[in-house]
Amino acid sequence: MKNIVTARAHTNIALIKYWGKSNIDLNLPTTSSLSMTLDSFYTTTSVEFTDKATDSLILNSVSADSTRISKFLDMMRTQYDDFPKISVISKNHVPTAAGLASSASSFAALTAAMFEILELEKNKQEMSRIARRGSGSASRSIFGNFAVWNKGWDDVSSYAESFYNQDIGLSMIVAEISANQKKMSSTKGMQLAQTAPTYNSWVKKSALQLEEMKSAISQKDIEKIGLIAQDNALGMHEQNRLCQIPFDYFTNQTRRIIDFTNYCYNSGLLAFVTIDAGPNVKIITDRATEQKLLTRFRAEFPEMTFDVAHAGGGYEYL
Ligand code: 2P0
Repeated sequence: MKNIVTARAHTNIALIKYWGKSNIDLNLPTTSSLSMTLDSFYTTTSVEFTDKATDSLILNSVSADSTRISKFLDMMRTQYDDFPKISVISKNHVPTAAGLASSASSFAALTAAMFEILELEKNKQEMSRIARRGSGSASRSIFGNFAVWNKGWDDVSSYAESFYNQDIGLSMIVAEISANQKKMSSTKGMQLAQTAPTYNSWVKKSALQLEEMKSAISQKDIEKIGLIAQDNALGMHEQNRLCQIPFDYFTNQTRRIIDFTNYCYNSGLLAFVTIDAGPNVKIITDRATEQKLLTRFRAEFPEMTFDVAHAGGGYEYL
């Protein structure tokens, strides 16, 4: 039996978003979602059995609050045989300013590491279901390339699966706008969004968009993928503005990037936006257009940093 295990999992960006829960404790979503796992951004996590009285976390070389991972480990202790306390050492290789959700890669890496140290069968459906309990989006980071998280109806039926395990030439340009802590957590933000009078319409539309997105990915049609993803993301943010206590993740910089992306599209380049729970923008394009867009964006926004990511990932052991 191994006493220490290290796993790596990559972050993902949803093309069809998860933005609302039907069960908060179980992280059951109101919509199914679809994402691309990114090759270059990941979390590496080591787990070790310890004699100490509590679970502990060292995050990016600093001792950190372990409440959330301890709750996750306790959930695993009830789902499987009980096990001793765990020391977790985790490092995020994610540009902190880019608004990339490290909770997805973190809980996917922690799940993978725990499955190995506990010698559980590595059934990806089961790993995804468990990762979901840590953070909803982590369910998708168990898989490389494209994954669909089927919303399901209970703890057993809600998990992600690989949808299209191929790099189809989609590029994401990640604009680093703000390193500030987001003022509204996704968990809180999505609960508020669910109070918007238009929320149920967004949920219904999302189900149609998911099917359109699946066929666009199968056809490797980047323009169709971009148009659907952009519409789905802007619709998600509209719910935040229309809910009972309205809020907005967009800043002036966000709007300037969106406008410039639209300008690039109207001048004949493949360029679309998607935006998560923060002001940062990810620009969807293809390999052939990526350098042209980078040159344009860097000239237009010299104060910003732009990174490029492609499809890849999936968990691995180190
Ligand atoms: C997504 N986001 O589908 C959506 C789009 C952000 C915007 O999943 O409460 O950190 O831990 O389940 O997974 C971020 O939410 O939320 C997220 P919890 P999570 O990627």
